[in-house]
Amino acid sequence: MRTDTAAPVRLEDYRPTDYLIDTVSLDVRLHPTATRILAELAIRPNPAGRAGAALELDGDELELVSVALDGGALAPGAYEASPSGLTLHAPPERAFRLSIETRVNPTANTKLMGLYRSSGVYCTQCEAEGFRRITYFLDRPDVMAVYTTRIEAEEAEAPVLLGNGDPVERGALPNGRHYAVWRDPHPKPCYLFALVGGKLGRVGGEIVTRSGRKVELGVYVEPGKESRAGYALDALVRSMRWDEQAFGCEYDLSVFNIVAVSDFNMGAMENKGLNIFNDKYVLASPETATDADYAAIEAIIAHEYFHNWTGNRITCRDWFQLCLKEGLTVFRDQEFSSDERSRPVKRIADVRALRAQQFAEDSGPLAHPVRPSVYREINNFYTATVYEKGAEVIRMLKTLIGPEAFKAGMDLYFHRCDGTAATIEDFLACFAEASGRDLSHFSLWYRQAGTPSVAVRTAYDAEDRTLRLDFAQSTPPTPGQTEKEPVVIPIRLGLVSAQGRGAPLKTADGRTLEDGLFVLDKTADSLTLIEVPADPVPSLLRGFSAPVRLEQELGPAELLTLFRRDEDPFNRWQAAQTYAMRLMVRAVEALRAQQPPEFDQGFAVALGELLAATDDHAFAAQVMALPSEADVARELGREIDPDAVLHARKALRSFVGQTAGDRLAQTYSRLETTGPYSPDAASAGRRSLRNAALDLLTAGDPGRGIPLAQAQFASADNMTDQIGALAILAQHPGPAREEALAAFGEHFAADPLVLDKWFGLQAAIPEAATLDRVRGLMRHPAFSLSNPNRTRALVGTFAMANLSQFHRADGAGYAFLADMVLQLDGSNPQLAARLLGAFRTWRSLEQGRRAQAETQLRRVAAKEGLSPDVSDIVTRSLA
Ligand code: 0A1
Ligand code: ZN
Repeated sequence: MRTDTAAPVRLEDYRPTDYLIDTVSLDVRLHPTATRILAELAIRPNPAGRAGAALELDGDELELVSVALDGGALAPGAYEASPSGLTLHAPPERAFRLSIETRVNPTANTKLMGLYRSSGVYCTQCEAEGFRRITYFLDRPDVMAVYTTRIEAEEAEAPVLLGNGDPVERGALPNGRHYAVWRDPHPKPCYLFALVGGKLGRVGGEIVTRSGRKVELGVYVEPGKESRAGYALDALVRSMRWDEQAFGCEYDLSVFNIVAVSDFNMGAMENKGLNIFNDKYVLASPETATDADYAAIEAIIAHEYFHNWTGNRITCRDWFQLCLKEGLTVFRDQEFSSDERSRPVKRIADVRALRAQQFAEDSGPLAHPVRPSVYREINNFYTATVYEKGAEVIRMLKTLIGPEAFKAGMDLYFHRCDGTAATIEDFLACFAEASGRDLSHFSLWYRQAGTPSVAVRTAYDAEDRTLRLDFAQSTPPTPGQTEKEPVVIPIRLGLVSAQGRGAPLKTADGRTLEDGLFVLDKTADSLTLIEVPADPVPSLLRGFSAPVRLEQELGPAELLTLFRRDEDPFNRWQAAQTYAMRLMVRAVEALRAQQPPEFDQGFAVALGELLAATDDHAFAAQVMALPSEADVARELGREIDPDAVLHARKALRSFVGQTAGDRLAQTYSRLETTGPYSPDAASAGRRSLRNAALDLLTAGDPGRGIPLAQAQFASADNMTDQIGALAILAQHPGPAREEALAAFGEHFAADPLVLDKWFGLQAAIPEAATLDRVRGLMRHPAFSLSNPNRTRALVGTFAMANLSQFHRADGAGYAFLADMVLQLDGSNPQLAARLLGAFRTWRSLEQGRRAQAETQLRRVAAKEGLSPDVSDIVTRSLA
């Protein structure tokens, strides 16, 4: 196997830089193919570094035009320059000024890192290591400087010129050129640098912060799309208010700008005062965006804004500390969305996503700790583990020390670490101090990979009226970590009786369990509760109080008791999911033994009851959404046959749809809405339940559901209902589907973000013809592999969200993805590496597919000149 994998970077090798850069002054002359960057760096020896060391600046595909020291030319032998670095062999042992001129080609920059053009708009992406593609620099987050940026461009080409910080000056120049100067007074690492130049429309607003600072807000979008930017602006205002109230964080510049671009590798980027967004997470109108899109926009606008304190004011010492800003900021945006919408429903949605992404990652070859200790390519560590599990760790911390101590710890962190590049140790020290607790054991969550399992046995003694709960935890081995230690697991619990009253939780030593919290921090431990009335069902891990797998033996009657009566909405939902999962797992076993699957009525009847009784529509919709095929596959864990999983799930959905058909139909007609569309949570919940009801109804009786879906598709006045109907039609082969797909494709031919939904729906069809359909759609005029959103919608959905077709038994799905990865690797390695992640579960498949997957992984690995991104993923996947 051939790899070009870079040498690993290790946390234990961290040492401070030998030089510091205090100020950066940039003069950027924008040009489509030859942009010139003049950088003036004020550099001095770092007292914490090695005296007299060479100065080694990072570069990546750079062309050096000139370099000068304190205004004077450098002797040829005094430095060495290449596209990937600039070294001064013996820089002065005092402060000095280094002037560097580089030239870059933004149009040819298909990696979308550094300075590039997206639909003619100049923009930048510097996290993690993109600044070195603009100028030579100490490109690491612990080098913090004050930046002044002058941007110059042809006015007709780029009338809007934006930079970090506050605007200082702007003016016209001869020959139709103009310039703008921006200054950011807050020292920052270079990954937060940004500039934008182009023709852009703007919607603006203003906010006065709680200390009276006036802030001008701008959302910049493609001209003509201004009417779709209002919701993003509204979400920004709400985020700014919320951060003041919930975390005491106030904005610190006079301007806050957001720019939407159509070519972006990730969701968005928190550049200081100038967030740059994937336009998918800015643009929304009722006719083009779904309720889920609105919710995602709100969450990501908030996330990037919240980074201003958790990420920007306090940044990371090194990239191993990525979760310091990401886990914490995800936690903050989740709290925001919970406050703005329904907390239980948000929790359910987050846990669904955590299990789908992070649990999957944790159980395969790409598993790594929340804070990794080694990496070869940092771009590959923007993962569900760092982000979502990172947020879970913060949530557990809050659960363990309580909300008051948590608040005190956050306040201390903001106060003590402001303006620094910090570590997880710095962060935890604030909470240890604020709570008076020793958090050293807890900190294992940051170092140990893998999803712990908690097995529970319960024994009720009717005579003594005691309930004994025996807990045991274990974590399976992960790459590089074979031995695991027990972690600190906060288990929130309660008891539910068939009558529904929650019993008090008294322990054998006479205490009452505070907040129903039991902390499991050993391999095994037990808890005895006294004065327990007969027949309790333990409701464990309420609110999903820890990111673990719970193994609790509950029978169908007990699950239904929890589903009907638990006061904890998360566990009500969980009980239904567990029940459905069990039915599907049994159905898979039956199918693999050539038997027809059989289901009992109890589950479907209980769902019907919920439909009749509930007024929490969003919650009920979450219940109706049965575990996905991928969920079932994960539950099975090994020797997975995706076709059996598909058919088992279909069979259960059809059974439920038939059994609860009348209830579903009633729900569907009862929830019909009138009046104009509003994206608020209550209205969205209503739509989600109505669509979920139609989906199950159609699964049970297509003859009844399809005409309803067709009618809804034709008459919908909003994208949620239109795409909801189309998604249902897409699951049922026949002319109704093809007609609706054709109509949709035609109607939105000029709207690529909407077409992405259409690409995605078709890529997710669980039929053998889908691979050919996907290949055909790649020739659609709106499709382009150079646009990450298009590629993710079509190729990404096929690989990540179509279990049975990506994992086709003949291996054609794998071969297709390998082709795509190899093709993309030359232009956009980050995107290629992400797609390749679809193979992460390959070892858990039945052996025929496993062999096919391995063949394709080896084919990728054998390719000459792979990028470090793809090389790293393929190497780890095969290890
Ligand atoms: N810090 C961003 C995520 C991000 C990371 C890397 C990027 O490079 C392509 C872009 C964005 C966030 O957490 O939102
Ligand atoms: Zn982030």
